Amino acid sequence: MSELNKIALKILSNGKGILAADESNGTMTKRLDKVNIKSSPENRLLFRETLFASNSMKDCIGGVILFDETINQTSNYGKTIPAMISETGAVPGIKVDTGAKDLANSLDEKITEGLDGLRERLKKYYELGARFTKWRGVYSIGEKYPSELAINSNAHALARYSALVQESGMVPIVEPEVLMDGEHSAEECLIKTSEVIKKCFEELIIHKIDLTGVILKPNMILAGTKSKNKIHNEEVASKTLECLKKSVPNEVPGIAFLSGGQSEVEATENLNIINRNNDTNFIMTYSYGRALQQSALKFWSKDIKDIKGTQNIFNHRAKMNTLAAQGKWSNELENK
Ligand code: 5MM
Repeated sequence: MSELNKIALKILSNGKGILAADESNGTMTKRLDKVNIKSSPENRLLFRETLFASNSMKDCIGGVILFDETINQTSNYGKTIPAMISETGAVPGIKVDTGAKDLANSLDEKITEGLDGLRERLKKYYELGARFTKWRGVYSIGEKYPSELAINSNAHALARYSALVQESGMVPIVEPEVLMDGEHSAEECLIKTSEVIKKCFEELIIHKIDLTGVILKPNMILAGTKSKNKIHNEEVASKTLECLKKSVPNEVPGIAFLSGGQSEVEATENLNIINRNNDTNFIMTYSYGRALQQSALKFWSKDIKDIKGTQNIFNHRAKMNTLAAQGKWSNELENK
């Protein structure tokens, strides 16, 4: 077993999942504005460290993805943030892309940037305690989209990123997110997502990536938010499994889904059905941002001093998702 494979399994095994707390300051400001909290470095730290100090970290969370600001912060508990996370048994991770920019010659689409100087930045993050990383490519579905240009260029960037990350002794999360926005059907989502993921692995293989030391972070297969033909949870699970079975090489140890705008319970329920029907070798778990944090953030914003209350809400979500990652979640447990 390679060192990278060991890290990946430590993050994903036993129903554990990933807390995606890597909102850039722009995104975090939008989230905080919505609940009328000032987006200052202190407040961003306060909310995040409240989650990192929760009881569920030990049993449910295998890894936390951080943003550059957070990995450099010292918590009010007196420890650096990576040290605080490591003490719970979870692995600290870091988002290393620098964001999605307009793609030249297809300006309605995006290319994720961040390769310049990446080797040097990775060295610094490793020293700070990170052992895995994240890079997100983002694709929209439209009549002509995602274009071949967007699919190929993002796959190429994800592969170059992965090579540098593995060289520095860390596990890359490869996140090609096909967005839910739009009128497209679930069938279109299945076709496009499969195409995108297949191309990513073609490039990873060209770039000699050790696939046993990679975590894939894909979207589930859903109809677009504006589609009139929504599909049932069972079909979300079967289509998602169909997509992954035909697009992901067997050597990959695990898949950690993004929630992508699904409600908290929807994201949990879909993950649960996927795991009940999981006939693959892949571990299937969660790497949720909004679907782990939304209710906790809402509660916290009403009284930022109510640490216990906020943690109770986060603990419940983390527990529900860890049950779902083992196919053991139920509505009854959800509402207990
Ligand atoms: C946590 O949110 C991340 C957003 O990053 P930016 O601020 O750079 O846009 C995002 O990449 C996230 O990790 C994934 O999309 C998963 O989050 P959701 O909310 O979709 O589960």
